[in-house]
Amino acid sequence: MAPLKIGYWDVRGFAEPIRMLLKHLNIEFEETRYGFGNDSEESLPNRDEWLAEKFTLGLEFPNLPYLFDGDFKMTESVAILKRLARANGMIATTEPALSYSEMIEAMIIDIRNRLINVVYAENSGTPEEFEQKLADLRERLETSLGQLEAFFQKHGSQWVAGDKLTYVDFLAYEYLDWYRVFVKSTPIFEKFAKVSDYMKRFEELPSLKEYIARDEHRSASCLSPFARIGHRWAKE
Ligand SMILES: N[C@@H](CCC(=O)N[C@@H](CS)C(=O)NCC(=O)O)C(=O)O
Repeated sequence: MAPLKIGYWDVRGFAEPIRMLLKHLNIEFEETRYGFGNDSEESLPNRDEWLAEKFTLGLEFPNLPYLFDGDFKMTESVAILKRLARANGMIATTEPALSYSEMIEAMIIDIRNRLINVVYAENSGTPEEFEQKLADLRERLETSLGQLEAFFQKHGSQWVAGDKLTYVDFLAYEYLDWYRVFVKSTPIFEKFAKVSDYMKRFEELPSLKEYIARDEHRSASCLSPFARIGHRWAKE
């Protein structure tokens, strides 16, 4: 059978939970990583490489990331992750684990989108105004991490669905890590022992330990150059 194929920008972004899940499962996959034009400080990034293909791939809702699974093609990062999770036993199957994990999935996507909305805003203000927006994000992150800490405390669980690792942990790890990587939130994480242990536990998974430590993941840009921070072409 042909290997799965993932298409996305050449950054971590919304594809990284999918890449990590496939690596964890030791499933072979091919990737098309679209570039942003000339890789230099002076030149503006562009989407040409992707736009040349976007409407030719047979995708019903053309977007990135996409998955080709044989003749089957789809987009939507969380839906892709869930398809792969269902096929490989990486989803909670009993209550209340399923409901808890879906609740945390939605909460994590909200946390991610809060960040995305600030760093991709058309007009994110002066450097001082932007710093204030980041400070607000950190404050809201602290509230969310406090709630996650209490959740782990109450349920005494290793993963968000209990003792079973599920696709939601791949979302949670990646999007919380963005805050640590480029929103200078590490001191906030340090306040929450259980959340910090959770992040560490994920990084220590034998299936992923080597990948997460590798430059391919650790030093890769989290976001595209169109974001104000999170990419090596960041304007500040
Ligand atoms: N809800 C979609 C959002 C996808 C999306 O916004 N993709 C961005 C990168 S993260 C993109 O550049 N898409 C290509 C395009 O809009 O042509 C998902 O989760 O997959």
